[in-house]
Amino acid sequence: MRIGITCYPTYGGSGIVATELGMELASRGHEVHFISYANPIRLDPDTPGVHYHEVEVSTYPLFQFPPYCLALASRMAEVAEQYGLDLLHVHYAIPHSIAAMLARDMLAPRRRLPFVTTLHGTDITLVGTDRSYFPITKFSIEQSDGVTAISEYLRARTAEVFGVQNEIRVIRNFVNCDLYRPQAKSERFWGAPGEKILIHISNFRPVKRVLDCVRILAEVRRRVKAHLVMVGDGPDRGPAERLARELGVGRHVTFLGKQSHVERLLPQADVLLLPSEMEAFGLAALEAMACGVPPVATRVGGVPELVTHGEDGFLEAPGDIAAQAARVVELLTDEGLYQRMAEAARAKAVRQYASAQVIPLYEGYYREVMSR
Ligand code: GMT
Repeated sequence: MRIGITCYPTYGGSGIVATELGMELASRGHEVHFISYANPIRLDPDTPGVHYHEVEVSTYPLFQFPPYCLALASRMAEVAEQYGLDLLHVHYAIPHSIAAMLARDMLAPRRRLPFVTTLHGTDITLVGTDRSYFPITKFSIEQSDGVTAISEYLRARTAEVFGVQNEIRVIRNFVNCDLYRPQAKSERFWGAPGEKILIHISNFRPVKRVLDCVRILAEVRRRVKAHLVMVGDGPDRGPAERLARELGVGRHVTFLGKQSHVERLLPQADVLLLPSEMEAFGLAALEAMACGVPPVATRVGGVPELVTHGEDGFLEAPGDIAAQAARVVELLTDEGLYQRMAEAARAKAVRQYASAQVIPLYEGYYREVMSR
């Protein structure tokens, strides 16, 4: 198949899933065309079978807000025609879905170009429900030739909030278990020798509650020598750095900023912290599990579909620092429990979430949509 993929190229779960999907599809013999305003962060442009088409957004003094959606739609139609695309697959509804709809309608007199929209989370739970975007998000879902959601939670939430009638297929996120795998914890660059490593990966937006990671570390350190590694960047990085100093744990926290090879960092950690207020799926938890690193996460959104409390990780209420810290301490002080959970986490990732299981679901869904 010849597939066009559009996503946000920046550091964020939906862009990462879209990029990994494109690379997996290419490795299975499909021709993949990324259409976005920048090269997606984890995309290796040299990957055979993968092409990248930049969307140029011209500015003009009249435009206070350059119309990216229109430039994207034009580029999608152009690429689809030039390379004979069979389908567009857009990740994150706003504004990608509307751009795909315009491209489809522009080409309709000459060729068929169905599009699939994958819903990822904040496009529904935060941005999509904002009054300015609600009607257009609902319309874009209804107009899509196929819609997928990355968890059952997100499917149900979308149906409930938008009242849409079209089927939403649940295709869960996946991880490359050959790349993300347990490794000897020998290359630790952080903390003092013998200290346990907690890791957090996100875009540091308020929904992630990154300050809780610092509070959890401070609490854990009363019982266990531990160091926190913070991966990513965003609005709450500065406040988190300040809080670490205020709580007297400044030198026990390392802020690494944005990293494109988290598969090299994760296996060196002991526990992943995911204290989010909301998470439609929790990709960072899956990536950690594949590396045999148990997550201590919050019982929100789609996370309980991924993490089984007490088996392959722990789930506590968002904001409950004492409970989350106690779970971390439990894991770090009970070697038997740790080994069981680490193995169960890896086994679940391989059994249910490996690329080999999930990519064929997308391929099957594309064929279904194309044959309608
Ligand atoms: O988490 C974010 O803020 C980024 C956001 C995105 O769309 O880029 O992530 C969402 O999609 C990820 C990949 O499917 C999911 O793993 C995240 O749970 C989801 N984030 C939220 O629901 C807050």
